[in-house]
Amino acid sequence: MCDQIEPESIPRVIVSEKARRILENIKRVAVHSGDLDGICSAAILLLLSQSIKIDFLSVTEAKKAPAIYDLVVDLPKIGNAINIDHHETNYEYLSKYNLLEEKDLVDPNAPSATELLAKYFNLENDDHIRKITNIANLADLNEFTEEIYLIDKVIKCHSRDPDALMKIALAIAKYGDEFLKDFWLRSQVSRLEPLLEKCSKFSSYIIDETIKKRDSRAVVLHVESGIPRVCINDILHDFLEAGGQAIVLINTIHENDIYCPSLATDIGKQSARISMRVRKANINAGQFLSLFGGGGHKCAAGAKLSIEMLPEFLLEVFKLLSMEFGCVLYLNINKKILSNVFQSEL
Ligand SMILES: [Mn+2]
Repeated sequence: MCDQIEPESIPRVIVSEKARRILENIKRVAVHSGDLDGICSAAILLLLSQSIKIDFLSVTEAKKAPAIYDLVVDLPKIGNAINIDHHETNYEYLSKYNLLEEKDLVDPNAPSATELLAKYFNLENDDHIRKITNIANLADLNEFTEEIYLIDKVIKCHSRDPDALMKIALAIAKYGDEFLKDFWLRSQVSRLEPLLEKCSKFSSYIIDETIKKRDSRAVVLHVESGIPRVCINDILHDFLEAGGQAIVLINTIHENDIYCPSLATDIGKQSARISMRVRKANINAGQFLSLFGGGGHKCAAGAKLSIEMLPEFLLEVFKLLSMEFGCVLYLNINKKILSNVFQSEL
């Protein structure tokens, strides 16, 4: 179970009369489980009310969730809940089917859902709230500070563990951008540190094989095994930082994760998780992946695909990327390949 919340240990936030009236009708909330924007949204909700029940859901879970929520943040609308979100694909979907209501706040131009949540409850001028909003903005704009990088890793590691996510949200609620003052969070960071060193070696290998040796800026990467799940985002991020223009990662990892065991049962044997990142291109990642049941933003998007769809997905993704970038490389990664490359290094 999560730690008991001690009311005096959480900073007080002044809630306007209008916000209080809305809050009275909010008993149960769903927020995005996998990233800082969702967790920062949860932190603000903890500051607003101690009695709201918060569920952490992935996008896939949200799409199948029962209509039991009063408010849904950084996720697609569920049933008749108030929806606060900034995902372009969700906005387009809601507009297309006339599902956007007066009570919703869905703005694809907002840097984060946390910022929209703060606006919704008239908290924009609160200094403590502003610090929390800023964390979410930096994370969603991919402008990671060292601290944000570390807390993002702890979130990714525990994205299937609601008690841990609640601890992280509480640390942000309490300490704002000084969240590493939280003892538990710090202990998790030091536990993950040796793993993060490994992640950077994997990234370097991929960048060497594509950008450096073959001068290609677009890659489709299929990871089958051998890479800890927490490294996945680093690979995407590091590839673009090294001058890459587009990376599509197909994740069919099934093995247990020794560092982050709660992630082990993440995907079924019959599915592949797709992550796509593009930089300043005429490609809309969110729109492209929405053709495969996924979605997200222009530059960053995701989807969950059944294995049978993979051949067709590959045809479409190679067509899309090669029209924009010319040369597109395919790189397959598994345990065997990695052990040949790194020998005893890891
Ligand atoms: Mn977000």
